[in-house]
Amino acid sequence: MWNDTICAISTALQKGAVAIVRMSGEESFSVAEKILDLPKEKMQPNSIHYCHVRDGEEVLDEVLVSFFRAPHSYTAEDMVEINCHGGVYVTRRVLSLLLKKGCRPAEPGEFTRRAYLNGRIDLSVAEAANDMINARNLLQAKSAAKGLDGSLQRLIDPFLLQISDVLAQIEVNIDYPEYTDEKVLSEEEVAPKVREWVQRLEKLSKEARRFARVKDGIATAIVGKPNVGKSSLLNALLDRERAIVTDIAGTTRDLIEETIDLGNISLHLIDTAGIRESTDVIEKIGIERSRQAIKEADLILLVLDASHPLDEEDEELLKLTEGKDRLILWNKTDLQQHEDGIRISAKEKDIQELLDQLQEKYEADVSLADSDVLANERQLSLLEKAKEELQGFLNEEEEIPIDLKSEHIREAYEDLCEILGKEYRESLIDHLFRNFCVGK
Ligand SMILES: Nc1nc2c(ncn2[C@@H]2O[C@H](COP(=O)(O)OP(=O)(O)OP(=O)(O)O)[C@@H](O)[C@H]2O)c(=O)[nH]1
Ligand SMILES: [Mg+2]
Repeated sequence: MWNDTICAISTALQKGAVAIVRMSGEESFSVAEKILDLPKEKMQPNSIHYCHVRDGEEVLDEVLVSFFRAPHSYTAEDMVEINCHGGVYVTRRVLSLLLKKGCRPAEPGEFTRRAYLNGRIDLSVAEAANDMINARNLLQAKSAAKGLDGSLQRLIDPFLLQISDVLAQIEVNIDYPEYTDEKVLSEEEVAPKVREWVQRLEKLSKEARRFARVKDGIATAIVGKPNVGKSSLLNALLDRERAIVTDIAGTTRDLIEETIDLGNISLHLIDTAGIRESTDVIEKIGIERSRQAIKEADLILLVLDASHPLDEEDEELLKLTEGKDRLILWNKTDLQQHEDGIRISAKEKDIQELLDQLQEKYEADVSLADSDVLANERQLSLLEKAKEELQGFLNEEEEIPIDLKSEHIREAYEDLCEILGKEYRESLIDHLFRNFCVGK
């Protein structure tokens, strides 16, 4: 149960101007009475008061306290928020006073969990709150802000409504065949709708994948034969000397990974060992890893040396990366001009053409942040499951009766509900009762 009263320091435990200590639960107000020099009648919901926290005779801090009455609070329970001075020592003392007066320390995420359990927010909003806390860049924060404002619901609800319409009608047909005024749904009517849902889900899932990539980091492998300047490029992108650079071919042997934010996009960079025929045991392992990195990457930065004619090894690599999403970079243009393509000089940290290309390439994906889009892997995998179920419906043999096939639609509906954390049966039954006054 969650009817005990919890408390926690809600701000980071470090020196700052203000720190917030929160309580939530039935005892919040009575605990506040015990520790504040504020008359009880002033503790009105939606009010803020200046007063002091006292432990017996001792004044711990002068504070601003906000009062919230259930259900109009973050957790939908009675809540009291104490704004202390931001010192670590004072804040801790206020917290331990609350514990002494009967509160229990909150577990991580427990305030938001209560908001969810009390039905104030759905699961996706709870997830968004967590995403907001962990946001590392603008896109992640934007997407979390969308989630907090219920964007997921806007995406999923239209599907739920349309699917449950169809399901409800199929179920009525089965359960109440004597109600002849309810028309029986035929395969010809249902299949086009399902096909349309599949297409729309497919579009959503593609957009979500593209957005997730720019938001969480594009796996970017820097690839090329030895000595073309891969590690120099990594260093130029990071603007620090992360990887060892020498003029000895085969300098980098292991994968070197770093994440950077470039404007609105985030890259997981992997500097790889130069690929060539080698007999060196260590280098061979490194080259094997490079090949694997090429397979797994979202984007390949293929580095070629503009100061030398292309050789067989370059040609090999051009072939190896042909099917992949790649940018071909002509490096060392400080030594030798190059006519076209993306021209850089990693050594001189002249990589503007590459940066421009990257921004341009992912511009459309970045702008997805301004529309509603799924935010995380959990949501996305449920969406894809739903899509497969609907596809399963379409793939069934024609002779199979629709009420059996519709099991697929029911599964899809359940998956979509789960994205929002809603109870599937409940909402379906809701809908059924709303639309059909069967047996009145
Ligand atoms: N002039 C010039 N030299 C460069 C440039 N980029 C890299 N180099 C030089 O090329 C040599 C090899 O550079 P690295 O960055 O180590 O090359 P790499 O591709 O990582 O090589 P491996 O790790 O051996 O595969 C070094 O001497 C660099 O200083 C460039 O843009 N211009
Ligand atoms: Mg290197």
